[in-house]
Amino acid sequence: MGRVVVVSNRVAVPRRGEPSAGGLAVALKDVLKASGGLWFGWSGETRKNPTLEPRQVRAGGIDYATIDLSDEDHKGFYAGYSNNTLWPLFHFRLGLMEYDRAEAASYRKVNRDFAQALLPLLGPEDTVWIHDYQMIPMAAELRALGAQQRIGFFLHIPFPPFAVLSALPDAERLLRDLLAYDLVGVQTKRDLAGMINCFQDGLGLTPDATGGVRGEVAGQMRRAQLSAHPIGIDTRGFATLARKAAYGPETQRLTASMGDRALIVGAERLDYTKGLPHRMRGFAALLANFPEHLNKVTYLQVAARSRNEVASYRNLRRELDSLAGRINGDYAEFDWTPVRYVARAVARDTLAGFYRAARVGLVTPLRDGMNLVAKEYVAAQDPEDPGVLVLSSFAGAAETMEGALLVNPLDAEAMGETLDKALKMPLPERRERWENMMRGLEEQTATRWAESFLAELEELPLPEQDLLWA
Ligand code: ADQ
Repeated sequence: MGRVVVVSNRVAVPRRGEPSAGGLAVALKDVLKASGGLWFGWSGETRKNPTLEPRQVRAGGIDYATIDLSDEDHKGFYAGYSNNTLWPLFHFRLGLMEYDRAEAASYRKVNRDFAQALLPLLGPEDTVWIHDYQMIPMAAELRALGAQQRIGFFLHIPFPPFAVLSALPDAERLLRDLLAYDLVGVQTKRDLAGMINCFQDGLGLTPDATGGVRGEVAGQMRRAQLSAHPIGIDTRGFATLARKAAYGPETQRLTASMGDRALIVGAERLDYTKGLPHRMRGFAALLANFPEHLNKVTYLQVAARSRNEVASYRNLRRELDSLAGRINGDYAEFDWTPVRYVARAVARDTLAGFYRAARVGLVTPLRDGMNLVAKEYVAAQDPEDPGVLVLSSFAGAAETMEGALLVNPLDAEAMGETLDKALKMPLPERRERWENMMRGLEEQTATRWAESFLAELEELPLPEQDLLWA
């Protein structure tokens, strides 16, 4: 048995004095530790003329290898093609998608550089697991350099159908790149259907009886298994964090400041896919149409700034600043601020305590691969007096979290009605819904996700020689 080698754009190298990482990093570190594994990717640093010689460190039983990007590649590969082309496209936002040939070339070059830098570190028995939309062509680049290892890919964001994906001038090439993987995993059944539709309509490839597609890539005939592996969180760990944080100074200060008002909480990266303006409009509709909640409820939105180098993110910030100001201007009293808007990241345990203190968790993305905040909110609740999750039906999490109240974030009035229902929900119904969701979360943890993906990858037969052209 070889090692597991994880590749992702950013690598969570542990640094002294930094708060512990989130559930995803923890789950990946667990599988890496168990196999004596390696985590490879971008250091997060840019410099002039970086080398392809990875910087290697060992920490907590895991090897880390990172390379730097040039300023030019950071702009083209990361801010440009990854975040300004693929991110909006895969979230169905064609109006926000931009395309630039030089950025597309930079994306490919960085993937080739990553492949070249990683190859010398790989042993013949290693299993490689590549993550997310920044790295789609990496396996094709590794195969072109002769890599024979098992390589899996997991897409954390939604997989749109071909009617959407075909807006990308490189759509067919990107699909063909996926054939270089032995296993391609997505979050949900909906994403799996989107991916299958893309292979059918984009490349004319139909899955075989066991869910794989076969086609030519990098001069070889290959078969990629396609499947859904919904990601989870460290449910027990998060519940414990929230229970302890409830007594911490931040949560105590928050609850003291609330008096006997109910709290609605939202938390995410400040990203246009998360439906933040829609959420504010939904909250405003609650206040406008159900005046019994005036001065009785506060909505706290914690939104960590993200991707400030992309114009659409800066525009979103301006929109939110103005919406929060307007709602407060319209409804506030001298002793009550309806919207508390905090535009920065907060520590993980603080967030856990805030979730637990909130009667409603409001999670309203316009599209989301999974959405871990929805899961964390549920895990954080007090089993004796749990809050209610109001969740967009466009989040991957909606596929399995049946105890949530589902909303369409585009319908502000419906969101207002749903918030009213959540705030008035009697305890027995809250408990029943929460228990139902908690059962699912205890089964589908982050560790289980990583293990089941790797188990499926490792059980696949290695490509037979007669399948190879070259
Ligand atoms: P993200 O788009 O980043 O992830 P999400 O799954 O919700 O979205 O994870 C966000 C994480 O950041 C959560 O762990 C949350 O607690 C934390 N967080 C949010 N707001 C914060 C704040 N203000 N301060 C500090 N921490 C904050 C992508 C996909 C998702 C998919 C995940 C994992 O877009 O759909 O669920 O990957 O696959």
